Amino acid sequence: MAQRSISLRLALVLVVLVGVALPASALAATVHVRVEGKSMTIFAPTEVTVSAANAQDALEQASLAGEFYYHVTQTSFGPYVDQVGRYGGTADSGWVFKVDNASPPVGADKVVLKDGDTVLWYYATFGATGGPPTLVVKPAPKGCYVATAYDDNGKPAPVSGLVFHVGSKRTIAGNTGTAVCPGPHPGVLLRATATGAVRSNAVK
Ligand code: B12
Repeated sequence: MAQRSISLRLALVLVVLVGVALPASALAATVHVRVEGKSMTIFAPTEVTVSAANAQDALEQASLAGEFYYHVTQTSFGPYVDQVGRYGGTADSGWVFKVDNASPPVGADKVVLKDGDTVLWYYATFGATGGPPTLVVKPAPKGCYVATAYDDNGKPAPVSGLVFHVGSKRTIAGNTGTAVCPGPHPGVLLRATATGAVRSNAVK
């Protein structure tokens, strides 16, 4: 009888342990990640797919896949990413992140991801008007492309000096929201830059 009750207790402990261990992996979502540095892309211009539970984990998974350095420090607000790649922050600049083009108002470890989310980590300098807009390029019908700039709230923002780069040799001036049609460009990626904005993802 005593042996049976011990086995029962052991089984209960096992159930509890499995219950505690499961959620972390069960919560992981399939997301896209890109890391934009101060002057160049650090990881995945085309936004690779990783499995991550939250925005902090997305950076960890990207770092594992891309073998780049990053560092987290503990602050009064919680874990804070104070360096990615070569550079840390200054008084008015540092590492920030967006999920689906909007900047969450909490730490990266608190932002639970869902399948299909896009996580962007980027180096940003903040001024009187806030942080820089981030650019996104998407394919449009008939071999064309459209660029959109987003503010911290994930709303389309105006930018100046928008340029589409077709590979490293060809550029086309453009405007956000207006399609450009570069013609065939086999094997060459296209992306966009604009004055004071974070460079876009790259698309085929
Ligand atoms: C300056 C600042 C920044 C700068 C930091 C530059 C630097 N090198 O110091 C930059 C622009 C990089 C920044 C980034 C972010 N910030 Co900020 N930031 C501030 C601000 C205005 C002042 C912080 C400060 O100087 N404190 C004084 C020093 C003496 O204390 P400290 O504890 O040592 O300060 C450190 C932390 O504050 C840390 N830090 C800054 N922001 C954040 C955010 C989080 C979540 C964490 C954990 C730490 C952290 O950087 C400081 C230097 O090491 C506060 C608002 C405020 N009034 O506090 C917001 C504030 C702390 N930030 C906030 C947020 C949300 C972020 C981001 C998560 C935004 C994002 N979506 O990317 C990121 C952090 C991402 C990451 N890297 O992990 C929120 C935090 C809300 C919360 N309760 O979690 C605050 C309160 C602003 C707000 N009202 O929304 N931030």
